Amino acid sequence: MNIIVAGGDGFCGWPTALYLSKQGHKVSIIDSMVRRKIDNELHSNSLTPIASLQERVNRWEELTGNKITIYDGDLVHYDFLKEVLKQEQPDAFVHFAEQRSAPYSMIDREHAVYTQHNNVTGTLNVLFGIKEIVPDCHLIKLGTLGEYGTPNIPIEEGYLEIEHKGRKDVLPYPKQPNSFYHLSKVHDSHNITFACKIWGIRATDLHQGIVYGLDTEETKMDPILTNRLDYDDVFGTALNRFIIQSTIGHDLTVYGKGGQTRGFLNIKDTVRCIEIAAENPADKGELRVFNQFTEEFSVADLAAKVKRVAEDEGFEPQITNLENPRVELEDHFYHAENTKLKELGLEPHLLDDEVIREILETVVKHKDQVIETNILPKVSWK
Ligand code: NAD
Ligand code: USQ
Repeated sequence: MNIIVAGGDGFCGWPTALYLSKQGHKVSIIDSMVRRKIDNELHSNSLTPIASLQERVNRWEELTGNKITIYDGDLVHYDFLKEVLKQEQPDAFVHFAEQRSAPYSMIDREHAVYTQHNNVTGTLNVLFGIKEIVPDCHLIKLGTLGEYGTPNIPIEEGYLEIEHKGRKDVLPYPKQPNSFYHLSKVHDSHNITFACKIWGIRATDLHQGIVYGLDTEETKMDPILTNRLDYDDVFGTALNRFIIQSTIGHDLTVYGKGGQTRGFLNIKDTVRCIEIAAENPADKGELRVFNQFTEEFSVADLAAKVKRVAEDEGFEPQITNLENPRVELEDHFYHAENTKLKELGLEPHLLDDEVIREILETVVKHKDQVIETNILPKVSWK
């Protein structure tokens, strides 16, 4: 297949581009490099040193003979996007290219507006571009599990059968997101639903949980192919943050009571899920929703797991319950369905002590890169 990976310089996009290329697909990357600019804005960095995208793809071609084309540009610029679609005529468009940090979207008005403009306009442009230029192209869009929030009933995969006043219908599952970022994903989902209905676009909306780890088989092939790894308070996510904190003698930063439960998956499963979606395209006019995660954990459970493994490795981490900078439930029911990707062939990499140890051994090599002032949370929801 001819596949475009938008956001292919990022944490999920880069390993996905390599994995799809290795499977023999023709891959091109669209990226505006805005994530690297945000590092500068926040005076932050990836824990792992990352080569430029050009160096990365050159190295990949040297190692494998596979070429990956780079389009350096912004999805918000429609003329740029149209030219790429005309040039590539993709079978699938994998869309990772959004501002993905909840805290970043909550810094102030400007950051909330930037996030929603970047994400919603970018996705609208992709929808119009597919309609006008490549109407058969399958849109594989990264949404988030957080679109659903934390309802007191099980979360279904996108849709809910409802009986109301004696009548039945299958309706989009209610959305109760917890940040302006998560809201941008809900707005995207609505726009995609509408575009599928009126124009017959085929789309898969992957409601992905929190991704942990950094390596895949491909990124490990050479230091130039190393993936980025965020640990700071704005872009770092639970688990990866806890593992890194444990190696530098920082307390593990559990926000509030720590009963916040979420769906998680290994980056190795992210890349496979995208392949599964691409190999099994949605029908024309269909918007499929897959919940893309493999296991559920509370943040307190994760901190306890990391503490235990880190102690085995000779570290002495403590767990601190910080005042929660976010507005969210800290003690709640949580269960989400995740059968559809498994039915299509996903074999999950589950989280055990060995997996935590492996990530820990990798991050410890780079712990000198940590800027300690970027660990404690500074962005408040209130
Ligand atoms: P990331 O920030 O590392 O990568 C996103 C990439 O997209 C960056 O390289 C950035 O430069 C690029 N980009 C952003 N806006 C763009 C635009 N308008 N035009 C072109 N390029 C643009 O993020 P990630 O962690 O790789 O996440 C990728 C996607 O997966 C996001 O949509 C995110 O919401 C979703 N997701 C991520 C996680 C996670 O735990 N990382 C979990 C669930 C969903
Ligand atoms: N948390 C802590 N301590 C920390 C960091 C986070 O207790 O040091 C808590 C948060 O309060 C929250 C939970 O851990 O309850 C998850 O926070 P996170 O920062 O790990 O992840 P989140 O903000 O939800 O966002 C991440 C990605 C986002 C993706 C989302 C998937 O950045 O792109 O959409 O995970 S989901 O959570 O399923 O919506």
